[in-house]
Amino acid sequence: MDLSDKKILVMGLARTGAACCRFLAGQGAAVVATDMRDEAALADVLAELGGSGIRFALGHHDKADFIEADMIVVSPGVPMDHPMLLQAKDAGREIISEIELASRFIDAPLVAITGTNGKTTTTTLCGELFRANGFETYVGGNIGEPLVELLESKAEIERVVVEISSFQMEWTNSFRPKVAALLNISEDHLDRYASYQDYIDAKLRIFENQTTEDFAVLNMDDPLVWQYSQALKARIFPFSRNYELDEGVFFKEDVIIYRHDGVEALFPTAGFRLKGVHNLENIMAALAAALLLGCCPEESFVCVRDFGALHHRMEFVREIREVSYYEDSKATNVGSVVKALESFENITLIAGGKDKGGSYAPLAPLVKERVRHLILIGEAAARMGEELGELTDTRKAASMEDAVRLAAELTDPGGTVLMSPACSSFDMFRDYEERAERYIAAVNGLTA
Ligand code: UMA
Ligand code: ADP
Repeated sequence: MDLSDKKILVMGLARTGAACCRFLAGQGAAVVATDMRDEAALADVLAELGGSGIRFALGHHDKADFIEADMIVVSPGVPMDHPMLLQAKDAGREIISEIELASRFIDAPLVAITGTNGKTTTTTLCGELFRANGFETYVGGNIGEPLVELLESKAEIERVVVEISSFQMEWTNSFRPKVAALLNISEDHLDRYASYQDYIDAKLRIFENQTTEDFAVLNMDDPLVWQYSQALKARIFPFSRNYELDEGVFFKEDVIIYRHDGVEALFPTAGFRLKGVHNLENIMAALAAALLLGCCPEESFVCVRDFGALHHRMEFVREIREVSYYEDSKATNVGSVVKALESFENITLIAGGKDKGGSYAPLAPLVKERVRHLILIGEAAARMGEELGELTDTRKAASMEDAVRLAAELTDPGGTVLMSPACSSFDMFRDYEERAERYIAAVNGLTA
């Protein structure tokens, strides 16, 4: 694909847009970059991109830039129904996502991992597996490193593992992973999509260009995932905690078993550092992708065994007065909180934040059974209170610090205080990491 002298508009100038600008300018394209934020807000990016010949249209989007471009590269944070994009589409402009752009230049076998939950854990582990097996590997995508940054790498990349969000699949047309994994589907991002089905359809686009030479690694135990498997063109490679399989990965009597084309490999899980049934699913998916693309069982076993949980995912913080405090700030939807509640008993749950528009009803049975006290924070507190408040002792707190103080007062010895919000953080915090830090600081501030 020759980009020299092509007029390319980059829409959005955060991490993805800046990386696209660098790559496209390096390819000799005539790049225009546009963002709703103004020069002052984008000072860092402008300093980085200064002198690269890029024209900037900041603080607004200009229709002429969209109509005159040969191609528009859109950042994941820009909604698909943005009026400028709709007009450009009507005018016949080519619109692509950064993932689509990058993948057109990537030759190495690519593993793409999506799902409502577990993407980052699975992507990270899968990358570690390839590295442990001696492959020069790039890990990127929604995890934080735009895929296009791979193209700046000096190393000869042999394997690519990319975490894929639904947003990144919105403008793709030829993206074709050798292995695409779908971990699970539950409601998320309903503040961005008109319907749950639209969100699901965006996720399923990961399989769209695969052929019978590619693999679709699918969670057979997730009814929604399995329902869609019938329509896929790729070779289905299931994983399951419940069913023994002739082809695929499954869990039986504390052993993960991989079977493919008559070959079998066993992975006894006894000493694994990653805990929880959801992580078992993540491990099976990562192993499937790695072994299908040339990793050997021996190296892979050691790598999986020693792989620990990532920060902010059901992390133990501290025990004080016989109460354990856990932090699960990355649980930004109902599906992930279900897994957290399944992992503990006698819980004081701190939840709430920016409402994403989905239903909290799937939490009801677990709240009733396991949550002794529910402490709600943030914008979603009112709606969560309406849907769950009658099921247990429910209170509201004005800040994370108040929530932790209240939790400490209410929780009896032997109980667990769990911050697992089911919401994004942007109403009260910069991001989920800041939310986690504030919780940890408040917990560490409690006196015995
Ligand atoms: N903008 C406009 N016009 C608009 C809307 C937005 O100009 O109408 C601008 C914004 O001002 C902003 C830019 O467009 O400057 C959008 O940037 P972005 O939100 O895409 O941010 P990036 O830094 O490029 O981060 C993106 C992903 N962000 C989102 O999907 C919202 C990051 O995922 C990802 O790590 C990164 O690309 C690299 O691939 C974050 C995320 O929250 C972590 N993802 C969601 C999730 O995990 O739930 C999907
Ligand atoms: P993602 O990148 O999809 O957000 P993470 O690995 O960052 O996934 O985990 C996010 C949240 O989901 C954490 O609270 C974690 O405990 C939980 N989680 C991880 N894997 C799974 C899974 N397979 N199913 C449900 N929840 C999961």
